[in-house]
Amino acid sequence: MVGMRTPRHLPVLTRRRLLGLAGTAAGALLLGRARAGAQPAPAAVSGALVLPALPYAYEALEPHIDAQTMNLHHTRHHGAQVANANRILADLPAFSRLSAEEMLRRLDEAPEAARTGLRNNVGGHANHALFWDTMSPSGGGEPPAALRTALEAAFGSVEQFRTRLSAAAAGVFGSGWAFLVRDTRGALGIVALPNQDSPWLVGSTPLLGVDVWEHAYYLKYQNRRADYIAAWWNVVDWGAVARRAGL
Ligand code: MN3
Repeated sequence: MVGMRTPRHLPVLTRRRLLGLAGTAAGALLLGRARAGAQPAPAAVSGALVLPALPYAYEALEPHIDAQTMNLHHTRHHGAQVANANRILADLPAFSRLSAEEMLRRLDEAPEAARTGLRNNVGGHANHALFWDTMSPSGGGEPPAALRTALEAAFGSVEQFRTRLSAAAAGVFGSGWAFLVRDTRGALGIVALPNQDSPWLVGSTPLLGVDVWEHAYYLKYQNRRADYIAAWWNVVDWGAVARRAGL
């Protein structure tokens, strides 16, 4: 399996897209058949959104993120968001045909009564899909040259970027995320968002995100969120971030 790469900048999965990919090599990877150690998609496809299989085993990010946390986080937390979103989307056939990103960007086109549920659950789906996709057992280290140059231009240095994203994540009050984004003007920036709010809600493209809900770290790190954030940098897949940034 050395040299095999999971496709990294595919849009967040919808059933329509997954079915479209099913006969392709990318589809085989997404369905978890072609990579040793990949976690199978836990549930049958039964709605507009699909819980993606992880491209690595639950224990693969040890010791930085423990296997039990990864398993519960993927199957229970992300899985519940996919199921909740699909229950809402079952009554919205036209909206269901959008990609998850488009659902978030065009949330004001959904019925008012559905928006909070979609914001939380489609947002959670998009955030977690990004999270899984930008971590790797072979992550950490330094970004590739083009991304390094872009981060230096935006933040002064890669180290300053790391410091600022870590501070944004540490400073989230309660549950939320900190993201590296490309904003609507094309500039790189850092945003901290509460709950499962997604940068897509305001048209920004998330490139990297760290989940600082307690479920992401409490089993291993208890209240030591800063230790979890420091450990998370060791599994950041810079190549995936660079591809999402188009660099
Ligand atoms: Mn989470």
